[in-house]
Amino acid sequence: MSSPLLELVDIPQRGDARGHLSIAEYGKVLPFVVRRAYWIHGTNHGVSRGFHAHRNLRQMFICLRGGVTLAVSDGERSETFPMSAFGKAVVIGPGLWRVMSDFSADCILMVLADREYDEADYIRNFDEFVIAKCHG
Ligand code: T46
Repeated sequence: MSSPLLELVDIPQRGDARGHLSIAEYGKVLPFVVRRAYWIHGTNHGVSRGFHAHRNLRQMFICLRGGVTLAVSDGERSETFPMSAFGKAVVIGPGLWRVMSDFSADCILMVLADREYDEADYIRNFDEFVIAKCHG
């Protein structure tokens, strides 16, 4: 069986009388050292984001509030995962076309990345993505 495109990860949570604390630690939950974090919020109704692939970047998606649907494709197979606050986190590697949609109005989606921002790492044209996949 082929390996899944989306790796689903449980984020351990500690709770006590004061409330909750969630932990993403390298080597236990995080499969890479974080070099950059960003978060997407205030997304307008009906908007979808993404529509690109990365050449090298690995990322972990953590939904901190609300919900959003993450869809990825390797050009042949596709997978979709509805994310919700404090549900499973998702790790994706390079070479996957990604689209985020169905953002709730209150959604805060945090993304942890293993590299600094580099526009040259993006493939923003779908035809170019398909050609890159064909040539390995
Ligand atoms: C991804 C999905 C999940 C920066 O200057 N630095 C950054 O670290 C990032 C992430 C973006 N930007 C700039 C580039 C654009 O001018 O912010 C603007 C919006 O970025 P973009 O249109 O790429 O946003 P999304 O939501 O389509 O994609 C983002 C990430 O860019 C991408 O790596 O995998 O979220």
